[in-house]
Amino acid sequence: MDGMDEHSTAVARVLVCLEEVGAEYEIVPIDFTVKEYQTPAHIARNPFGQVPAFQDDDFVIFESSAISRYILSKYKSNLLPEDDLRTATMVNVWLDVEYGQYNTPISTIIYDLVFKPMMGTVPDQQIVDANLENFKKVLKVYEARLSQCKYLAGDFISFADLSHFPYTYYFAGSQYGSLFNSYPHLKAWWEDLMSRPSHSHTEVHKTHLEKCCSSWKFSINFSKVYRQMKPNREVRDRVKFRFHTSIKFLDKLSKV
Ligand SMILES: N[C@@H](CCC(=O)N[C@@H](CS)C(=O)NCC(=O)O)C(=O)O
Repeated sequence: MDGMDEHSTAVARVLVCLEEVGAEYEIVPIDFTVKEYQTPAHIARNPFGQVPAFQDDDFVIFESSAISRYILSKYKSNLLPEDDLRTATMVNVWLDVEYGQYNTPISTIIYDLVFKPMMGTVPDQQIVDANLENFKKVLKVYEARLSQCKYLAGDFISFADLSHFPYTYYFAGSQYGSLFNSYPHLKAWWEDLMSRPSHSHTEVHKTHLEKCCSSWKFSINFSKVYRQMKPNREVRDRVKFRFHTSIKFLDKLSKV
């Protein structure tokens, strides 16, 4: 995974939430090229040696979904409604659906289609095909749900929708993206999500990275990354830069 963190779906999930609430944040670089994620300092932040890790004053956490919910709760964002138990539970239902049903096939497809070539290995078409079949079964359920209400948890947008952004972004930009045409409500939902400013800001991370770190040389744009995917060696050579994945709140937010 060296050099892969700039494409991190887990980091993107958190960044979407930071952008949604308008938080000020500092992006701290974790240098994958020297395996900084395996150093004791980073293991102390994330015991699995993964990104992202997140710090709010002396509170340090990991796991992108938990980090995202922490941010949304702290800002009392409507994206994570907490006042009404049933509404809150519907958000949890669809977050669990994403984690347990949606992510398994889509993450396997994206791993094969996107990440394997970056690591110099060849995608396994059989794996992709098998997971596409599973993914279609999941999409059928989503289509039915989204024909009943505009968003997954109901007629209001929530973190349950936004959490789908990172993998879906990759998928929609892949050669299989046209699959969404067969699911009109799902397609409309995705286009609606994509039109949110947090996504264009986050596409992915560009604005803040450029602002926060003058050494940042790469604009992260998932579709661009995808289009630029070329024969393995060339891609491997390109993937050699640092990324900013340990996210730390600035003082202002700590006082919220
Ligand atoms: N469940 C974790 C997954 C984190 C994760 O898989 N991070 C990847 C990048 S997307 C990573 O750090 N990989 C490096 C490794 O596992 O060595 C989360 O959502 O935060």
